[in-house]
Amino acid sequence: MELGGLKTVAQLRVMQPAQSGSGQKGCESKSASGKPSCGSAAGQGDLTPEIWQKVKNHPCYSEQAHHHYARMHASVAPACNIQCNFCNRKYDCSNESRPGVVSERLTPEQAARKVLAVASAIPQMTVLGIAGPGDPLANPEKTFKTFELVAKTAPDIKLCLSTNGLMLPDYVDRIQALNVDHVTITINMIDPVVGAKIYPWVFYNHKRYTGVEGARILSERQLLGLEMLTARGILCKVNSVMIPGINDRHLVAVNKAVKSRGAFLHNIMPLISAPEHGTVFGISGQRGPTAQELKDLQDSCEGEMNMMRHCRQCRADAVGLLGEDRSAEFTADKIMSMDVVYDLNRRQAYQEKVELQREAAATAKRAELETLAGKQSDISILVAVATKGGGRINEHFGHAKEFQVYEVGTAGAKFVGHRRVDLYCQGGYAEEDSLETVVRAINDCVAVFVARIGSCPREGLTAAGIEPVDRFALEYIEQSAIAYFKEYLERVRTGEIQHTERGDADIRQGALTA
Ligand code: CLF
Ligand code: SF4
Repeated sequence: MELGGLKTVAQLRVMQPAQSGSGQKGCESKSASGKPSCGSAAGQGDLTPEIWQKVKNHPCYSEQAHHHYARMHASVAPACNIQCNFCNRKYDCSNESRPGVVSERLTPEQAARKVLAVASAIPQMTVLGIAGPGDPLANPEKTFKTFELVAKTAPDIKLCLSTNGLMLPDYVDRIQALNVDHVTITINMIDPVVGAKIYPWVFYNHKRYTGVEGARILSERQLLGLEMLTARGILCKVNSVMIPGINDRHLVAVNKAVKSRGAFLHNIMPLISAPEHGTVFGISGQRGPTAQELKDLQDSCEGEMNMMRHCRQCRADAVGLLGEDRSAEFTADKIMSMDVVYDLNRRQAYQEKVELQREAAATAKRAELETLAGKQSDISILVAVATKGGGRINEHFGHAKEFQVYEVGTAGAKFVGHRRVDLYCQGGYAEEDSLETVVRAINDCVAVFVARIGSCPREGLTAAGIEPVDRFALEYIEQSAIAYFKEYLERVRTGEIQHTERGDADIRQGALTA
């Protein structure tokens, strides 16, 4: 078969499961006991079983899942139908991708092959998202063709779409027919006057609309599309870019508006803006929010609708766990020469093991939390964690490209964000300058949990008032955070330390850019 004009060198073998009936989309994963994983303590909470099945192994829709499951993006959608002031068309869509990183454009056939290649190499890859580099619904044929091909050849992969929403009402039926269960709409405003400061124009019905008029059309279409999707039972996430001084206060009203229309999750992301991106905001010097500003806004919106705080603003051809980037292993050239073996049984067996690990982490967390029962305190602290995934403290300080941040109090430990940093250890040598950027990135944390750390960064962190902690190496994150918090409270009680509010922290811009 010829794919996109390239000769296939590889064998393409698609292995279906041994038992009939298990090739349907969605989760058939069961625990080792043979019981369905639904109802497990690994994060279902008060979700209905139907929704839990949709989110339990989607790394963006479930914070728990993002430690264990991976997603991939297929960059099949180059064109866009609006202009955002935080986007430079030379680069990827800032809604779902960091600017400054150019993606490889794929044909639907190449994308479908890439999905099989990734699914065979990364059995915990559960979701295919189409998120750019332009807008997927400004490229409907390429987008839907890709979904069609993948649904046929890799039926266990969840299909996910991210759009600016302008064309959404026109494609809701097609989205539903293709079993696209997860749709993200980027909604940065519901007031066109605010919108005019973000969107210089939109192109709709063969005409370009500018200013308030264009923003009004966009907003009406976004909210209509959201209502139509949720009425059909399609899970919707809303992404919003927080732009201080432009829409930061307004996003509370956006949150209410999307919640009332049935959105499942709201993801408020920091503006990524730097002059070198060549965007309107980058050139005008529009700043992004600080870590504290972002957290305060997310906290104020947290209510009946969950807030997503683990978004990595990933690129349109991202592959891997959120926060890691394996796209270079799966370029168009490389996938054509790979021996692709899509084995659904193997994938399911692997995912069953992942579910067991998840259960074990949840059980450990519950047990630790029980030891806090009866303790009352207004104190809560932030701790930073170096992790490679799996819910464990398993990364060396010097190798961490990001730190996950947890808030811990007597109610337990909660993931509240992540901070990108420059690598401290580069090519075997310590990069002393980067310690300063790490300190600024986690300056609001009282401690940093690591698998290992050298004496120099240990001293530097301690001098900055951040305690380096390696005694929980390889342990579960949340269990360890609660154990540490218990000790912290005790040290405060005995007067060994004094609890004070830490300062703010920087959100690093594009620090993962290769
Ligand atoms: Fe991709 Fe988006 Fe689907 Fe996730 S990303 S299309 S919902 S599979 Fe996830 Fe990446 Fe954040 Fe997007 S971390 S940018 S929210
Ligand atoms: Fe850029 Fe995405 Fe906005 Fe289109 S919707 S202008 S691709 S950020």
